[in-house]
Amino acid sequence: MAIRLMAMMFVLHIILLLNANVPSTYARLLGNKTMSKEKVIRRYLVENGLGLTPPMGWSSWNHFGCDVNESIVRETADAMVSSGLANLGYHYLNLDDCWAELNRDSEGNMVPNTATFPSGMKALADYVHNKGLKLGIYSDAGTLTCSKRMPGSLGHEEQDAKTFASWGIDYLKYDNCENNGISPKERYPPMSEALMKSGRSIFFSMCEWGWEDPATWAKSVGNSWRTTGDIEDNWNSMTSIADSNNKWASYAGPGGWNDPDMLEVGNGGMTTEEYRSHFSIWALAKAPLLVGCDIRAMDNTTYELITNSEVIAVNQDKLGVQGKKVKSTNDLEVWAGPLSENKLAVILWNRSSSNATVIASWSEIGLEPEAIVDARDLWEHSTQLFVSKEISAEIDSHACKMYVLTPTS
Ligand SMILES: *[C@@H]1O[C@H](CO)[C@@H](O)[C@H](O)[C@H]1NC(C)=O
Ligand SMILES: *[C@@H]1O[C@H](CO)[C@@H](O)[C@H](O)[C@H]1NC(C)=O
Ligand SMILES: *[C@@H]1O[C@H](CO)[C@@H](O)[C@H](O)[C@H]1NC(C)=O
Ligand SMILES: *[C@@H]1O[C@H](CO)[C@@H](O)[C@H](O)[C@H]1NC(C)=O
Ligand SMILES: CC(=O)N[C@H]1CO[C@H](CO)[C@@H](O)[C@@H]1O
Repeated sequence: MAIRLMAMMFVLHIILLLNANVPSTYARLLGNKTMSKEKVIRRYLVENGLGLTPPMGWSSWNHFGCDVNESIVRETADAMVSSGLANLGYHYLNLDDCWAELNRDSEGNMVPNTATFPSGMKALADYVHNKGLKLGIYSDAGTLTCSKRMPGSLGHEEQDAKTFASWGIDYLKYDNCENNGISPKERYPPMSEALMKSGRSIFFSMCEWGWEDPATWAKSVGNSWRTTGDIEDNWNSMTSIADSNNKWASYAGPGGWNDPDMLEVGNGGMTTEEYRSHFSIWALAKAPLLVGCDIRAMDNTTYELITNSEVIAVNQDKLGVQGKKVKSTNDLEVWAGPLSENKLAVILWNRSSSNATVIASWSEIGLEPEAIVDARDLWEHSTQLFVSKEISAEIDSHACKMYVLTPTS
């Protein structure tokens, strides 16, 4: 009886803590006069708890572009739950460009497009929240968004952040078009602060396309920052973005993540093995896992790729260290990174045009030469016991193998 009561009180305590978290964290940190504003925001971005691991969910852009509407979002929310994606951690449903009217209302507020979002954003957020999911929205650190069909938030940061909070928005992607030539370093912090003051925990996803090396400064502005231009649904775009993003690996960690853009898996422009590589590298690189296909109609192959819970576990590992490319010879690559509990994630990737044997020796991936490991193949779901010195595999062109290595002693 006493134990049950204590357990209940404990749960209650956690619930209270979670609810009280937002404004009080910010106020408490602001009250500490020994910290610079920059440091306060940096601490807040960790303590708000939103970016302890990379965000997971879905975004409308890669598949729907501007042709998105509230029925699509509701049906996608239903599919997220019925397909089991929600249970695997895909929680954000993110609107991208084109959700608003071109003109603000007489009080200067952004207005949902009356034709495509006739019920409004509050109703949509309620629907999504009732499914146990979260709703993301989109704006731009400029005068208009990239489609030029809706206003940007430059100069309206506080008002728009309050509007988003009042609707129950959980995530903001903030784009970089129509920016009047002003540096991102001046345009992004005002929205960061506006979100913190909004009274609601809102994940801040910065999208300045890697212009001013955001990895070096954005950790005190947002919970994630794009490191590159937009991804396209083809092998060349995906691999070149993976490489550009890789340069900034050492800057990522709990609270702030490099973002090489949303997933294209399931959109049809790459082969199954190319999509498997795409998903594996994004997971290892601790990238946001934002599915970009129409999940209401995804095929079985897509489903198999994006629901691999062992690969997702690498992405969501609590250590939060971005894996990186550790070897590259003639398009045969090894990517690796540490995980919690002394484990190691490794990808052998054949980027060449014919099949090949790819080898990772222990010294190349940071293991002691005498280490003995169990090697879990995350795509075959099989384990090789007592592997020594190196791991290797024959791999088809553009395919990869992904392992978690666990030292046996
Ligand atoms: C204020 O911040 C400093 C630096 O992070 C920390 O050492 C100190 O304990 C904080 N003070 C209070 C009262 O939280
Ligand atoms: C949303 O788009 C779909 C497909 O284009 C269409 O069938 C549906 O009626 C639209 N719903 C709204 C609210 O615009
Ligand atoms: C996809 O998977 C479902 C359920 O496992 C199965 O019934 C269906 O036949 C599969 N479709 C194809 C095209 O393989
Ligand atoms: C690699 O290519 C050779 C020759 O074409 C073939 O015999 C072998 O089965 C291929 N291996 C794989 C893993 O595809
Ligand atoms: C470009 C490249 O490295 N291609 C290699 C792919 O794998 C085959 C088989 O091992 C090699 O012969 C190619 O040189």
